[in-house]
Amino acid sequence: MSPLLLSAPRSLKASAKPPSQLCAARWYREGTAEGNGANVQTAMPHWDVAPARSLLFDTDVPSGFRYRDDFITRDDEASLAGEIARLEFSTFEMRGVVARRRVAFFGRSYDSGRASTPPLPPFLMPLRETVAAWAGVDPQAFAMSLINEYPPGAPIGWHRDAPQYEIVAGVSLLSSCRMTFRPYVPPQMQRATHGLRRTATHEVTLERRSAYLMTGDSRNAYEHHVPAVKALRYSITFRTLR
Ligand SMILES: O=C(O)CCC(=O)C(=O)O
Repeated sequence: MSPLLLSAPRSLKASAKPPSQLCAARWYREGTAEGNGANVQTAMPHWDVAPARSLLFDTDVPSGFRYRDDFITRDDEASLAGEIARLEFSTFEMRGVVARRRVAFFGRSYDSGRASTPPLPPFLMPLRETVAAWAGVDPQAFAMSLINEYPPGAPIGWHRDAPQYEIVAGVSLLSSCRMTFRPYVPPQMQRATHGLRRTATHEVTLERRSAYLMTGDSRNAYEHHVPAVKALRYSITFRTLR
């Protein structure tokens, strides 16, 4: 048993379950509307010791990851979802497998080999401006937008973002999801470790109407993954070019 569990307060009732990893992510969120986890320790109102959360996951997110709840209003969400419902989505192949999520690209494609894509539609411009202001970049620097449509049960597999892009920003619509991270291991190293199974080291809940920025280590030194969603979710992502 973890020494952390052993040091749990005696007043802990048997029926009171230790917080799950998801709760840990929620503490992170509540403790700091934005940040890279530095405030996590101050965001634990219910327990005076670090509880079971550290058994599998770190409570913080990889450095360079920023998250903000309620990034857009309910009205914004409804109007964006209305516009998105009118878009034409395509299927997407990831490592030769057709994904369950569908995609709509603007400005640039995801993999450079693809045909040209339509420009960003006007309805995305105000959101791009807000995201750019948060990221501290010129709105036009977000040259690419990808809208992902996740029907119930659809995940996005482990991946590190495409190399031609730098900052990745995402806004979640209609439902929440989990996002997990694990260190990136280059393919040649994976062969050397004989495909040793790698597990997630960090996890965060992305609430509907929230936004995240993936920069630095979180974007370059980690892969991320969204496990199967429970209800229809759209993510509007923006990317700057390297
Ligand atoms: O849905 C999300 O927020 C994740 C999107 C993502 O990882 C991607 O577009 O590559």
